[in-house]
Amino acid sequence: MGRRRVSCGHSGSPETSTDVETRVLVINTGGTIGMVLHDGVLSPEYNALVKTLRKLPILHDEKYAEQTKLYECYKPEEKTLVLPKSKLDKRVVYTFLEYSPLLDSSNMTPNDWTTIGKDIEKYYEDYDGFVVLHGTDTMAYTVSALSFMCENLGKPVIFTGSQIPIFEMRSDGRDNLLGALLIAGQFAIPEVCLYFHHKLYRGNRVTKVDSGSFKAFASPNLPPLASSEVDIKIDWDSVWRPSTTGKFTVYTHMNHNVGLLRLFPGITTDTVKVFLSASMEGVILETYGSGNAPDNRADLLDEIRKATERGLIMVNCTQCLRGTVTISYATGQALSKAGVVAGFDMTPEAALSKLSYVLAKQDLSLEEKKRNMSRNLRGEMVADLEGAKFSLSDSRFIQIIAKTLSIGCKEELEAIRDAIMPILVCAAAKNGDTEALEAIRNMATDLSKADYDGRTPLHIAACEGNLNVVEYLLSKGVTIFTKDRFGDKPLRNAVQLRHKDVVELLRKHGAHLSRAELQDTGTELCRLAASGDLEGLQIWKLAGADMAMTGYDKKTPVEVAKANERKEVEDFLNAA
Ligand code: ASN
Repeated sequence: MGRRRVSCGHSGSPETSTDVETRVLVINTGGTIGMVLHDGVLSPEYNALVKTLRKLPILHDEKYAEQTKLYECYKPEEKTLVLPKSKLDKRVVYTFLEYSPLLDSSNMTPNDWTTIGKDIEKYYEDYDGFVVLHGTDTMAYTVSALSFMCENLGKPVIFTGSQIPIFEMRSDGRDNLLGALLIAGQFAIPEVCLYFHHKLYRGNRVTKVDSGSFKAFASPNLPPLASSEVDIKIDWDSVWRPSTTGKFTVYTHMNHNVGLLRLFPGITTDTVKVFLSASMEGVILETYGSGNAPDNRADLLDEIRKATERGLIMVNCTQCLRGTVTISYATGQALSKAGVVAGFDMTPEAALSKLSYVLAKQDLSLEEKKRNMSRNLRGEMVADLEGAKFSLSDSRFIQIIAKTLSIGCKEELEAIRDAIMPILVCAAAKNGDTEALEAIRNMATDLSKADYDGRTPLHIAACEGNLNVVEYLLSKGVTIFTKDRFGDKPLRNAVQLRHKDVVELLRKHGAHLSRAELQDTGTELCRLAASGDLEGLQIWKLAGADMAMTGYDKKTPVEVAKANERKEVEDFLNAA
């Protein structure tokens, strides 16, 4: 997105603005942030939030909206607002999608997760990012579930809410909403996240830890992905990069026969037996310390063994807030011998929703499902078997530079790396040198890093038509939706420079042009049709353009081809 003609067609008029716009969809599901007091108790109220936000200058720039005729482009009923210009010179235009009824999150069920997922899927191509307003009580469950349900996610989905309604004098809601919007609209973080009290967390790592503090959430086993201080600082090295990419889809068939069983001293066999009933298909066993359960309770272990032999999947997660499940104690080994699989450092919320997701995958065998539970799918765990991450100071290249410049502290090393690497990575991408890219990746460098103009190695490879580099970068999970300073994504570059194979590959991996970009193509298609440029038309078709789109004079490309006697083009367009 970001291609709205901000003067709404009146080019050259004084209202024209050159600001780069990005678009965010805000899905309001309910929660305290939009609640109003009714008879002394808080409950959500439909439409109240947007009305209030319009009057808050930090969350809506009415002057800009009027000057650029925002309401003509986005009808009022669409509930569209615009933030003041950000420090990065961007305008985040955001549109509300409000659910009815709005819910206190304690009333939410997996069906509500599906509704959110389906809406993200429906509007995926229209927006640069998504913000989900949600009550804090069960937000950790929903955000975890969505992290698994969203397959091949390439854009930010950021959950937030508040502890005090946004309408009140002292509210954390305004800051939380603003931070979430700025991140969703400006940074291509391809993850389902949670933003709260100045921190951005990976969604499947959080848990609610405080009902009375603005710092309601913690991510005990993973530091925040970003923090909002004087500037918004993103820790790009921590951003999750999947090793596979494909078209974005939302998997909604969650298995509901799952549960959490918390061990406690003296738990009876009957309790365990009833819990592990025949209808149960998956259970997260919340154990002590590093994954321990009594190994002197044959009765208990027997019930567990019988259940796992029947095909019930049991996953071992610790009751501790921080730390991981290991097999260093005999008491932990007893569970693994009874068929319980290790959940390492997953939160119970992540483990439960992952189990629900994995169990629903019909095409996986029981063994594969178990293996998936102990495997890192979305950055939700650090599995024991994963190798230690290559440290920055291990890199000989950086060491030599550091030595030459006589520096040694971590921050300085990082600063050098961040200054040099984007240039090296882009040069390697230009030269088609995947070996160099692999070596650079081993220096703990994020291959999605952009140069001064916001151009990533994928932009460069797409421009150069270096198919093998594009393939390599996609296999390393680089983000395909980063926009450079001119608002262009790699797919648009590949279209402009006519690299058909690159366009095809990017499309296969889920890249798309925004609906606004595609709507603008009519005149270009007619121009290509008039000049008989078959290749140009074929590339636009591959990129997703509608071949029947009319030009500025309301003629279709096929009519133009006919009028210009371009028979080959006419045949192609008729068949398209
Ligand atoms: N009960 C509220 C909810 O979860 C709590 C909140 O949002 N702070 O919807």
